Amino acid sequence: MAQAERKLDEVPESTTVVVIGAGPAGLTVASLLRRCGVDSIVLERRSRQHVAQRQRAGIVESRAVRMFASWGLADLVLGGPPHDGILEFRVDGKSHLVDDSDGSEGPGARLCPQQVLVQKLTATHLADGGEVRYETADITLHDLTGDRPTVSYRSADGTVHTITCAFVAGCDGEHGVTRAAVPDGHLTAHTFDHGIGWLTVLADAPPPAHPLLAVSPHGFAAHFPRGPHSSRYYLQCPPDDHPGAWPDSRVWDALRTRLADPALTAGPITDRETFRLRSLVHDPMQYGRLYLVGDAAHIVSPMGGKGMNLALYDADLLARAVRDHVQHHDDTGLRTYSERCLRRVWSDQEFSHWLTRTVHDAGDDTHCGPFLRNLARARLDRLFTSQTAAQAFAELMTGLDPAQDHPAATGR
Ligand code: RFL
Repeated sequence: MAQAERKLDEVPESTTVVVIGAGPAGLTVASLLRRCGVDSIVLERRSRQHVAQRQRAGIVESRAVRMFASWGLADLVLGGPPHDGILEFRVDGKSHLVDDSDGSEGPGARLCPQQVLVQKLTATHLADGGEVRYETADITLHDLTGDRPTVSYRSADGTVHTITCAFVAGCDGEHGVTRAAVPDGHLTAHTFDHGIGWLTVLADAPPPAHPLLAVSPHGFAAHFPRGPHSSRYYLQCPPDDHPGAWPDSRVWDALRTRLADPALTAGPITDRETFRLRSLVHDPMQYGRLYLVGDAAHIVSPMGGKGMNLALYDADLLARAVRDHVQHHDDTGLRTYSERCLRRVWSDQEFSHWLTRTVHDAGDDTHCGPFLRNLARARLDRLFTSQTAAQAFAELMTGLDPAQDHPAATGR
């Protein structure tokens, strides 16, 4: 009985940053802080095994590769081969190769699946002496606008813990608790729904030679590498479609038709889900001493591969801002965190929106009508024929932003 009572006691602790969520955003914040000697505790709702197996993104863009390199972490946390910088658009079966590297010096993008990044970030952080607590429940945030916020949670054995900290990093994704802890009226949510659905399928099937986007009157489809023997596929579908409507045979038939590749090799499908293409931005990305990072602050439709990369961008800015506060008593980074993140967020939202509209409108004219279809086809034609248009596209794909990534602009 005495033992049980002790277990329910509150266990008070303190740290500099409580990081909530051990996805790409949370693990990156914690790893970067660890690198510069700032302590943190990461609280994650799920088990380590569950988090390490969640498969989503597949490319770490050039900017993020260079970010990890600047912290001495690139070789430790990035797996997978370099991306060769070529993206294939297949329009009505005709192939157009577009160079999506921006020609600047330094390492380029990596074909590093999200789960590999998460596994390596976790291992590196723990080896560096960092702390991640899994299977935490009932996280509650207190005094976010005071000098010393507290975070309480219950561990798997029923003990209630209370951690006092200087900052809370809300890295708990779209449906987490941190953004929900902000009182009404402090954040504005900007939302957009494309009215388009995607079926996404993971399969043990050969990856394409280059990431491939296919446009045709049959509807949009895409094929991306996810490892030496695995692929992720996307198929445009009605916005409220259900994965059960897509048995294996229908998936492979649709892919062969839309990719204009009757010989496409099938393989066992390991995951299949449907979702709507939509976007969401919360502004500002801060409330008191709570800083929102990654999907907790913004969702970008997967077209263009920006969601995870934005999370890494936010994480880098927050880690630098906290470091400057702790070590140099400089609050500039904390003060400008939201504004600087949102500038990048809106730039990537715009790119993702442009690419989403272009590849969907150009194909299925029952979706948007012939006028918008011809506009989208003209945009693709410009991309394939104008060096200037291709250069702008490559700059957006790599994620490098001359105004923000120049050392003088970042103060690195
Ligand atoms: P995550 O990855 O959702 O991690 C949040 C973590 O927080 C935990 N959590 C909690 N922990 C404690 N207490 C609570 N109450 C909690 N609630 C949640 C969760 O268990 C989880 O571990 O957010 P993060 O770190 O911000 O990372 C964002 C990325 O995961 C996301 O943007 C990308 O996956 C988006 N995305 C893609 N991004 C790309 O850059 N390129 C891509 O090719 C790409 N493909 C995709 C995608 C997302 C997809 N989905 C989700 C529709 C493909 C798909 C299918």
